[in-house]
Amino acid sequence: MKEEQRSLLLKSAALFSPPQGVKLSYGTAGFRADASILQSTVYRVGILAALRSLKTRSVVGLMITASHNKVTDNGVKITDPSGGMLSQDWEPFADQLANAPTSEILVSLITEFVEKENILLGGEQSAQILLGRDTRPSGENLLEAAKQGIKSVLGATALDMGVLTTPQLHWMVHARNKGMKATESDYFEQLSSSFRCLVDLISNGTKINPTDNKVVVDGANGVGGEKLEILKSMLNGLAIEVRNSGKGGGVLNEGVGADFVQKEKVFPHEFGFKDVGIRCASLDGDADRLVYFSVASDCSSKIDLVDGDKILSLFALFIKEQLSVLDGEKNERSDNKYQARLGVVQTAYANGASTKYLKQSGLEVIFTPTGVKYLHEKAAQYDIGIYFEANGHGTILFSEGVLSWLEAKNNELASLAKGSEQQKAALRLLAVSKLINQAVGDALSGLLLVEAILQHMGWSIHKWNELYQDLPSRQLKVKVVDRTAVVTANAETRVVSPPGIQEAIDSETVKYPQGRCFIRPSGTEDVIRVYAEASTQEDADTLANSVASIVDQFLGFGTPK
Ligand code: G16
Repeated sequence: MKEEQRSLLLKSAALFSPPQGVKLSYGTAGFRADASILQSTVYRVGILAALRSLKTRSVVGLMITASHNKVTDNGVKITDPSGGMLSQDWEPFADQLANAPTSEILVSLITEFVEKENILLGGEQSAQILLGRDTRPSGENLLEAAKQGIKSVLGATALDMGVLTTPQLHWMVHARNKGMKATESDYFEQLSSSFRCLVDLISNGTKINPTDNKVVVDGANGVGGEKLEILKSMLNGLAIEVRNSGKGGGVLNEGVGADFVQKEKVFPHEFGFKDVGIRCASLDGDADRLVYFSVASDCSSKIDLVDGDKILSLFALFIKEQLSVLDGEKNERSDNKYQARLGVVQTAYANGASTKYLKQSGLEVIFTPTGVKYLHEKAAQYDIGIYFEANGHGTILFSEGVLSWLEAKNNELASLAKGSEQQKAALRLLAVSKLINQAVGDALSGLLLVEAILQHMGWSIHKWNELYQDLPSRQLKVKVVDRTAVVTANAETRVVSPPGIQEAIDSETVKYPQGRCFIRPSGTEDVIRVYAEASTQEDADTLANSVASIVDQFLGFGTPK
């Protein structure tokens, strides 16, 4: 490393001392912690982002957010050139950087890494990093720390894109590296025009009753609500009412948002009995998760939850239907042998009833550990890969191959069978590929796709919810001394360490009809998560509580919350 670079790093690193006695880990979705201890981590991730950009010779992103976590937390993560999550083989280096105890050790780690990775610092190559942040009050200061980190790598520049949803930043990085227009207004333009296009292509016979054409959206008092206000003004034929947009004084993610609604299964603030019969949706703090719900008519605060699994099922049915329309066309023309491979990806949190339904519908279902980085990777192995976590985080990926095939099909049919159902099926799939975010799960694009498909099917939220009946489930979190003591295998369905705990969970689970239970360490909070499902709510609750006590016995002082 050149002396100029070395002294630049040493000088800036001295301004950002790491917090004492804290070990940080890149986790499920970047570093997350109380915002007050994150300055040094964000500064160091700024350096990491610059190195990633130099290494890949592409634009990368850096997002300041703690998504669904509480407002006093914050976090930082990197968007890779594809628009996806940081390549997992760089995560150990991210951990090393964040935890380096002194500036000298930090600089020697960087020196070693750039040599190993053949990254030339201070050469001709330049690096560009797009920066985004959510609405957390700590975001502005942390963004400055990220800029300092980027500035301390020679040739690196930061471009501040302002307050964004996480998926908007991912979309921008993806678009820029593909040479497409990539401003925020380009994002809104692409979503709104592909939505209009898709709605124009929906079947004519069964359009939804126009009076039912309204969705009320809980913005979690975060960035999603304000962005949705802009987007909705560019749409027609769909009425969107935004509540909890953050302007009314409510607190981010407190009693509101997709995580709260999905976990507690009650309606968020600002919703109530006035909403019975109305289609409602909830975004999370940085708008990368989406769930739907309807308010129960029994005067309780309960809701009928339409979670990520049901969004996945709706998308999968629609895509499958379009592919079979195209397939019908293929059989008439034996020269076209292309068969698009469709796969759906879930995690252990997927309700057992959803997996059964998807399999019975003839779909190929694969499981990965929790974390979009794992699901996305798996989905990308298909021509069309749909992934969703039950918490509402997911998207649909189209391979380059399937997109070329659809383009070719559309051109062929435009001359042979213009306006046919087959041509419309090709056009619908092409419109979906533009509407749904190809970089990461995106609540705003997901919402528009749900709305278009419901119109296409002529379904109310109740009809959609009746696709299958969820098995009752319960999620708990348990505070333990050291959550890293829990090591899991088989897509997080089995615990391999500490010894004995899995056997204890198994002997509890077998007591309940249709019982299923697993535990895993959270990658975004300092807790062990417990998930249980069974044939009745009472059983699911009892199973979850018993397993939480087992976790407590094995791992420490916790009391389930
Ligand atoms: C993040 C990840 C999700 C994950 C969630 C919870 O969501 O992107 O893939 O499901 O954390 O993870 P854990 O159970 O490990 O805490 P978000 O919306 O917070 O970015």
